[in-house]
Amino acid sequence: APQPTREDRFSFGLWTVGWRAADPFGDATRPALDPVETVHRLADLGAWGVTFHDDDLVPFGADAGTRDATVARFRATLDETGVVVPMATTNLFTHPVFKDGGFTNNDRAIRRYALRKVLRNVDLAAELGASTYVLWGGREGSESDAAKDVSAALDRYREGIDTVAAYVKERGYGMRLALEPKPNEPRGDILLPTIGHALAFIAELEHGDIVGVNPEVGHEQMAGLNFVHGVAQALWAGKLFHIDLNGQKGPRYDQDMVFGHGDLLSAFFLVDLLEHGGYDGPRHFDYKPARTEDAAGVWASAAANMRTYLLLRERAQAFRADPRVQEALVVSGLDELRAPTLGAGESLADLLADRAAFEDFDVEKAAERGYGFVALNQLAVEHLLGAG
Ligand code: 3MF
Ligand code: MG
Ligand code: MG
Ligand code: MG
Repeated sequence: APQPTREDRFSFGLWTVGWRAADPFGDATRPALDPVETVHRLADLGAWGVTFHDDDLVPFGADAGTRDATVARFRATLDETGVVVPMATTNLFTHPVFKDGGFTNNDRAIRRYALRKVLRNVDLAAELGASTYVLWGGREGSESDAAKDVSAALDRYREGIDTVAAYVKERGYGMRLALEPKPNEPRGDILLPTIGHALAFIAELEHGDIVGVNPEVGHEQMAGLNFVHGVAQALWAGKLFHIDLNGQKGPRYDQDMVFGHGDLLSAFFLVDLLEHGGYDGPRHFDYKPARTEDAAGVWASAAANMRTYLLLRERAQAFRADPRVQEALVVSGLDELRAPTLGAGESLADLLADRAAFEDFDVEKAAERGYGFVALNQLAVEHLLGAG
């Protein structure tokens, strides 16, 4: 079985393996993890990177001395293990002050506080070498439509993101921002609910050149959407800056299961897309070890994410290399779709004058075509099952 290596660029959030498993109905089932231990364990498992919210590393409200000492100890562990920090982010959702959001809170003073909290951690992220800064607006939203002027909130959201982006440019950090869409939970409805909403929002920014997306498998699936299609569109737009891999069983509460433990066939096509579609960023896992797991189960579940990814990568490679698949792709017209619909140098007038395209086109004959998509999909299923 494949073993993860640094070259695979697997990364984990401190909050993932460190989740103490408190849920709305039950207490925590596991003790807190020391970030230093987490980095050692992840390094031993073959992970390449670790990511964090400001408050995952330095507890909210810690004094300056504690903050400096905590960061120094963490940095020493990174140096010792060779684990890198590819991404960092801000917690604008746990403290009660953020109950109506950060950048889009109706309270202006809280919006200013949220901005300062982000900028402070952007400095730390730059210091630790992060190239991506993720912004998940978990509390940017509402439970009722009376509570939020969405248009004004989007103005404030744009102002907030543009301010962070301008700061990054001014300081010369060379960092890019990645917005993480999610439809709901913890808010009843969250602003920028899907990849598509986020891409449309980015187009309205002043500093949109350094802003992209960090889509999460489970978030799009909670909205009933096809994650592979969403990621493909983000790639097409040149905006897939980062990704959160995990598992989810359709539209229900946010499950954050191990990658592949939700929709496995979708996970197969996702890995195929990431490996062959031009994405070269981190393979970041944003999952939660199930509440039932003890310490051993936590590390086994972390390893499972990477193992599943590598197994799917092997299967996707075998699928692409199979001559039967290559033949099926041609039958299905996948190569034909890559050809422009208008010919090279063909003008609109040429198209309008082309009788073969319309007046003489045999619609009934063309409608007879079978596409062989089921056979092609079955080949994918068989490779996924190891029967290729
Ligand atoms: C919530 C999430 C978040 C984000 C994180 C990174 C707590 O569903 O996915 O994890 O990924 O805030 O920005
Ligand atoms: Mg999530
Ligand atoms: Mg999730
Ligand atoms: Mg996430």
